[in-house]
Amino acid sequence: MTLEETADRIRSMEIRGAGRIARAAAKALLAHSQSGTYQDLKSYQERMMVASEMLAGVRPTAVSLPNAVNLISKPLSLAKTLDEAKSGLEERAQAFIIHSEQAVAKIGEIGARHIRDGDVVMTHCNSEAALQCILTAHQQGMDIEVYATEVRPRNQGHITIKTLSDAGIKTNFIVDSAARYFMKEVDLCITGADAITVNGAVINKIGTSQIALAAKEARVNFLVAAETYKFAPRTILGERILIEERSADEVLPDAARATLPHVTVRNPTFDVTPAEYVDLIITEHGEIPPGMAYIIIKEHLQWDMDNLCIDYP
Ligand code: RUB
Repeated sequence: MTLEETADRIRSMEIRGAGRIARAAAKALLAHSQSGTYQDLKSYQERMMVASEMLAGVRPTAVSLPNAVNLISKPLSLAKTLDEAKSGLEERAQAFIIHSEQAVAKIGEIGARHIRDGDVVMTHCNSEAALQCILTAHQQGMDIEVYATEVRPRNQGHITIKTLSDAGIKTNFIVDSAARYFMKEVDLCITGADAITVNGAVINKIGTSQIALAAKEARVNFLVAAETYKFAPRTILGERILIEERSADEVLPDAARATLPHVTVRNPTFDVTPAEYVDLIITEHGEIPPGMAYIIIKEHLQWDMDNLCIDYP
């Protein structure tokens, strides 16, 4: 798959979910690097810089995407020779892909420790990190029941219930607006994240904050499963996470809108759940209260203040 094809598939949401987007970008950069012929360091740097910048901006909210791209493309600015830059970038791309897959598995193990036999768990959207916690607990023999939301307008809930059903997990499929209605039957909520700010706010699929609010009201724990590369380093500088607003047609077809001249459809894709609604964030390095997000950015992402990018230890 070419770089442009990957970008198109991310844009059209054929590839979606913050972790999968980041891995797809890593694979695209690796293939792009391997597919070219280069005269010198400069020509390699230029080609890969254009590719990195293009990929990093394809979807604006999932910080996993620029984090992955920055991490992988770091040798472009540091290397002294073409070989150093090319091998450095390709090694980093491969390392990121492996790290990402291992991180999801590790989060599953850690998250499963927070699920008890007989628990009823609510999840929202389709997060491989959140689902991994539920699947791991189920594989460990726990009897779990899930409430999974529909996730209008793109129906990611359909992917979630397929995964849960295939695993043999008893699942209730509910419309998004029924989350509070059913919260009294729920023991634990687990969602994923597209971005986590330095103050522990979680940006995830639209509707997540309503579920967190209902969970708090019902005194149900609200957990977020997120790899360290979902934490947003630049929020240290006060930078805000841009919330993607997608096409109106996803919510109301063009033909219907044409008959409603006074109606404007708003379609934000994500929302912000403040840290005080989040009990715990499960990362591949362990679980942290949201107030410790800074530690993840500083220690595990090794955020480099000068270069405004991240690096792994
Ligand atoms: C996906 C979404 C997911 C996070 C985390 O939104 O909000 O909860 O990306 O997913 P979209 P994961 O479908 O619009 O990309 O844990 O798989 O990274």
